[in-house]
Amino acid sequence: TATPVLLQLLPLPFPEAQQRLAQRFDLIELWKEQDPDAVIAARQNEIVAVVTSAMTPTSAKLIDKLPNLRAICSHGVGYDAIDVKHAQKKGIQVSNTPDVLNDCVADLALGLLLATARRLGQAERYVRSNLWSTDAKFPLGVKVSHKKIGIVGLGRIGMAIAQRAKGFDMEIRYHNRRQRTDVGLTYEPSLVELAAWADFLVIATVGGPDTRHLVNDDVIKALGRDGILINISRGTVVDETAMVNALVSGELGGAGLDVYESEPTVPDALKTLDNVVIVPHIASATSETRKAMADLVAANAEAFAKTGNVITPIPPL
Ligand code: 8YV
Repeated sequence: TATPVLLQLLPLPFPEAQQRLAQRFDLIELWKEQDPDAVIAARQNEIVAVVTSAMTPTSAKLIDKLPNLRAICSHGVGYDAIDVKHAQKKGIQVSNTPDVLNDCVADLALGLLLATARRLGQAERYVRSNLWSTDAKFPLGVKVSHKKIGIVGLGRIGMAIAQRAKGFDMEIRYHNRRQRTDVGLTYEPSLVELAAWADFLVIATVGGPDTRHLVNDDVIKALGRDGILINISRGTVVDETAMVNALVSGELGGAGLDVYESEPTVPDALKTLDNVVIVPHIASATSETRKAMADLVAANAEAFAKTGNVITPIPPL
């Protein structure tokens, strides 16, 4: 039988994983093409699979150009950049890379919390600019252990964050679309109430239209001048303008951010505030985790080629 044709929108970040794709598929490596649209048009009927990523727009428009597309394999756990509903309506399987990144994303959430509460970014700048030997005093931070943490979105990553928070003897409550019956954690049906209760609010929801600006001005004000907001989810979940205004005015105590509404653009105000820690969407960016993610993309594509089914399909939306 003919070698199946796979349209690859971006390279997998590890040569071994990329090699696995090349062994199984006739690859169209789109980033190498001078005229990507022409290449897709010329081979549109041959393409049965696409490799994409959590941050690579994969629209209904592209999906509809490929009449024989049967599987989309994405690098990353978030799928808000992929029109999954449209694909699933057409019987196209969409796989992501869940679980293999839970630890690193949860680790970064706690890392951002510690860095923001204890002003680690500001401390670095203070020492590097030789202020320590001057009269400029370094300000006090806030304690993290034994504090109250609200987790917004208690999925697999949210649970990993809760596990870490227990290690810091924190009081934990969560807000979800629905209360979970399989966890012994306190559910707060109101996000504003959760924010009012919490010292720290950690966003771990999915991205996309259903959660856009879920953390709005009311939630931000409820978290308040002593509160710290951590976002390792998607920038769209937070009303970024409201957050920046509250940080500047002091109505929000601090923020530790890995994601932003219009990446890689970051509001300039965030770059000058000392009560903010900002990093460039690196929550899963460790060599171990990115290798595991790349391998899982390759495994999904291989399984599809062999059996017709991916391994980690996104459940029907
Ligand atoms: C990266 C992520 O953006 O998994 C996700 O949803 O946002 C991150 O892991 C992803 O790895 C992009 O390839």
